[in-house]
Amino acid sequence: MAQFEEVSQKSKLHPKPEGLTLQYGTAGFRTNAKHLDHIMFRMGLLATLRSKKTKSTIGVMVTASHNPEEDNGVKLIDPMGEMVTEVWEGYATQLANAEQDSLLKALKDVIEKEDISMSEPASVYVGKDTRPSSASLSQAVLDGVSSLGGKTHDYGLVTTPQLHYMVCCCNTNGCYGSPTVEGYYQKLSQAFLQLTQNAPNRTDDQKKLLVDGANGIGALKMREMEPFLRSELQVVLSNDGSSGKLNHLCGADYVKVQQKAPQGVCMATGERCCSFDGDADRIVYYYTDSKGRFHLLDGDKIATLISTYLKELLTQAGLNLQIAVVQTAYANGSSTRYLEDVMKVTVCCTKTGVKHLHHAAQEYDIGVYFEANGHGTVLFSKAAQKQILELVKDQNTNDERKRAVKILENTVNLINQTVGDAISDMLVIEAVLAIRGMSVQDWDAIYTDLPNRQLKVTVSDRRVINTTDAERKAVTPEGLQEAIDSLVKKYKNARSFVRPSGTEDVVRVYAEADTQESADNLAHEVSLAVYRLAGGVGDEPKPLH
Ligand code: 16G
Ligand code: MG
Repeated sequence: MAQFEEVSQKSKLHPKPEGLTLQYGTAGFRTNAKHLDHIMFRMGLLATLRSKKTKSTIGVMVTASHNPEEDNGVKLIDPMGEMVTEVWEGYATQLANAEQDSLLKALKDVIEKEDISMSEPASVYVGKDTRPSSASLSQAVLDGVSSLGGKTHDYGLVTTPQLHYMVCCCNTNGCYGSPTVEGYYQKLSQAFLQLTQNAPNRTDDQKKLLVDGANGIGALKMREMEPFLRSELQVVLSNDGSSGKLNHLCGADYVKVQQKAPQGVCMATGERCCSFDGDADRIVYYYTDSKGRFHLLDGDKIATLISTYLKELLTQAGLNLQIAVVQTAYANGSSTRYLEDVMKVTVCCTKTGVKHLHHAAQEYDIGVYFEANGHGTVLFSKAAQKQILELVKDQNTNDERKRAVKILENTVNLINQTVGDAISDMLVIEAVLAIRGMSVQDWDAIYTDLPNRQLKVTVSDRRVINTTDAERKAVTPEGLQEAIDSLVKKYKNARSFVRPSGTEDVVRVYAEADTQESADNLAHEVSLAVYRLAGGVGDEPKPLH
């Protein structure tokens, strides 16, 4: 067929280095940019097939998120703005690893398995982050799509969540919003400005927020959005990409992992700051207190703030909707206890990786999901949105209910429900703090994090570790869980688990306890148990103190 002839010709311009194999990991392919040209071309092909199969527009985002600048990667976006399904992740891996002469066969395998009608039209939206390699790599995606006869829309530089938003807008025929960057700014800023009307007496100090853009796409887009916010948020932007290197000593991942402020941000005592990651789908907040101590407000604190606020609004509006918070095993034990015991909200725990949280959150009327690392959003079921809209229109409600439901409606519009979105999450947090008259310190004081420690152990094959109960228990190797259980018993308020990483060739160890010293000791002892029972390589883990 002529269609495949073109694929065959064009693919020669994007040759696969022989023997190179890559895996569609937790969040797409990600590695040094020089190994990715053929992957991008092939993901263009796959997105075209996915589009034909779903009869919808599909998104392809070229980014490696918080990885160093020399890396790159690609994420595929399904019709409603979700991440692509696991079956198609499998196809992505097969297509990526087919040697040059068997590419057509791999392609035809997918077509056959999925029974795809090749006469269907196809449409693919493409976006990229600010990495130097992103321009040519996104061109490779576009080549892939056009070689299979698909239509493309190249959005150029956008954040990952902006591209998710565009895909969802397109496939809902504009119901979710207008599929343009301008449409995104308008939808979010209108909702934000309406929300801040509920907090009319804010001072300029309260409106001020320091934003670390990680020298990435989030900084660029924040600049573009600023005029839409009409000074209701006064952003002081650092690491805006004008001089520094992407994600280098800055950004949400650096701040979360290092538990310290990024470089390049000039923060005064008590000032509210936040950091985006390299593709602006993660956010964390922080400040330093009068003793110079650094305070991090991570995804758990964000989930607590937002769910508390939503629960209060539901009560005021008299709406009977079930709200749940979805976390992973990494959620600080204090946050889980606070949510369950004080807030009395349902808490559910899933495996690490946004798609698992997203999926679980879809089960509730309102599902608030956040990973501790700052990736998360809120999902409102169709039925919940309908109830909110009906109540907004109801003439017979009293003023308190009317006000609450109007706030709920604007909050729904401010949230990017397709995926975690640093810009949208930031605006939600700013609105909540404004409406509730809270400072970042008040927010921080809702609960106190248990001291914790994360470590990595290198083993010869991390697949020997299998887990259950949302990764909180190890089923293999034999004896490991028993060892962890008896170590945990030695400490107060302690908890520990191990899991094989989905993005690095290591086993991750997490421990928390009543003091930092105990958390450090427990993490070390558990690392030793992993090293001894799961085939550790290299030197034995050393104590932290
Ligand atoms: C990816 C995931 C993130 C997860 C992390 C875990 C997405 C968009 N990103 O970055 O959610 O926390 O992997 O990494 O799904 P690990 O398996 O190496 O601990
Ligand atoms: Mg990211």
